[in-house]
Amino acid sequence: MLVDRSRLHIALQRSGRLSDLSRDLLRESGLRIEAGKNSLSARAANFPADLMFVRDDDIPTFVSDGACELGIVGQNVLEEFALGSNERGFDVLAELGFGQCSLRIAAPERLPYEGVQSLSGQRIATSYPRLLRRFLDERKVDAEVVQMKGAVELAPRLEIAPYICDLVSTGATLEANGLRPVETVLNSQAVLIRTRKPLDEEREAIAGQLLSRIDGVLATKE
Ligand code: PRT
Ligand code: ZN
Repeated sequence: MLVDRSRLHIALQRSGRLSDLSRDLLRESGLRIEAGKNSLSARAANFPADLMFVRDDDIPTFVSDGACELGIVGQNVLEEFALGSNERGFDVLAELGFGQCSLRIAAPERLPYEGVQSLSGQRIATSYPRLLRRFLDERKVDAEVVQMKGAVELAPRLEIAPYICDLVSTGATLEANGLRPVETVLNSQAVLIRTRKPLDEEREAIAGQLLSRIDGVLATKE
């Protein structure tokens, strides 16, 4: 059997800003994880759970499909995914208190900005087209959304778009690129999600046990 369905499967970011903190949380919850940086999966030695190390963008899909019962992912990735799917296939179980950032619209320092209407008729580059489109629609702003997979901060310099909509934590990257934040589209942090697909009794019990351990860890951090 390729996948052991008597164990719980938890999707985590393989390598990136959330990977170490996600593993730390599970370790603090008592899971012994012996996996190197290059592993694609790992078995908890002392708990019936397997960890799947994947791209963060795949986590909402895996959990919604039920391939992994649980996952840890940023709300930014999750909400962008949800806006593109007809049915919500996951529930958010807990906000985890790490990976904080904001999805913000930024304007070039040299351009005057007088509120959202300044974006009217303008181009805005982003990796979050659905969240940005919702923000603009809610404010009845007609702007052109230009989708980029990464390096969004370069768009103004390359004259792809004068405005960008990207994740910001310290703001240093914006500043280094002559940009300043002008609107907040979404505040985000890492969350624990579970599939809406029904679990059998055994795995429901394992999930419940893990969840109460995680709640215990989060309570000590409040
Ligand atoms: O390979 P994979 O697809 O898994 O990773 P990734 O490259 O898509 O994501 P990664 O590791 O960069 O980020 C994972 C998650 O961390 C994001 O989805 C957010 O939920 C969260 N997070 C928190 C951030 C930031 N802070 C952040 N600052 N993600 C990205 N950034 C980038 C931002 O895009 C910009 O380029 O950092 C830059 C800005 O940082 P400051 O500090 O200069 O403002
Ligand atoms: Zn990603």
